[in-house]
Amino acid sequence: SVLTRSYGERAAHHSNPAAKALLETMERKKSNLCVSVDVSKKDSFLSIIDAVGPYASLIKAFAPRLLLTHVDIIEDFDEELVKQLLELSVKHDFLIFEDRKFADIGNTVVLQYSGGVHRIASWAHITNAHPIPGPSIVSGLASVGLPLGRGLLLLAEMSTQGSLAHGAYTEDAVHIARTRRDFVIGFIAQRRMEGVGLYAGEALDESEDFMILTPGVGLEVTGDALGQQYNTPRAVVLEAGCDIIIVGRGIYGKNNAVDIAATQTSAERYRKEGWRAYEERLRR
Ligand code: 6AU
Repeated sequence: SVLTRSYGERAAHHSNPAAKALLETMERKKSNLCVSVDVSKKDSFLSIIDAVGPYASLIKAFAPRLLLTHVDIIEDFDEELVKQLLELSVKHDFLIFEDRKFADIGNTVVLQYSGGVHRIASWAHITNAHPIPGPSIVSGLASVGLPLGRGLLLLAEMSTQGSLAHGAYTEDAVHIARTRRDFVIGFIAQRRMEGVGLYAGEALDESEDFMILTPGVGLEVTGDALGQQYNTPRAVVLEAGCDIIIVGRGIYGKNNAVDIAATQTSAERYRKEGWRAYEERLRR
């Protein structure tokens, strides 16, 4: 089963370049941590990334709520930010995941992904989408991303209280992904989802190795005031069988005043916890 294969072995079987590079980086850096950097100032954004770079294999660039409103949230967004972000990604050996959560018709997402102020496809190795419009959203994004070697994650489940993404919706998300395995490299979900037909019943093809990236991870608190729910890295990786933990506020705290030393300490703590759970899983 995919659960007992190392990230490195799995990298060797992936044909999508973003998935391959991500799994290789995870193995090399001994990190299944994705740090989510939801801050609104370029300086804080870049200094958090520089601080956590040595610990994370994936940096989630600014959150969708920031991107949807465009430049007025990362107040000083510019080409220079993208340039520096890419330099940091080389310096620290991580990939960039733009959590854009596309959710529109194919024609619109093509324009949103390739153009606008942010030109996401030109710099983000990985992005994500809600499957709500059906398979056409994947085809639209693939027409832009595949030629650039990009990968897509589908949101099959969400971490929030009362989420509508469950049952048949989640099953359909998995079905859509299976029809576009060249571009869909995995899911945002809370568990491995074997029970919804991902691997159930049918022989697992080597190339059918979807990564499960899981937000809602925290060691200190169980939720926030707006419906977010947290699980521990151990519960997520070992018990639920997910591959990558996505951690935001648990690492950099709650505001733009960045405490670099504290941020590094917590990044290392989450990296260690996530990796330990993964090693334990491999031995099962
Ligand atoms: O650790 P937090 O709660 O500070 O941040 C969690 C991050 C946020 C959310 O936008 C994102 O994870 N997220 C997602 C993603 C990544 O797609 C899906 C979801 O269901 N829940 C969630 O929190 O940047």
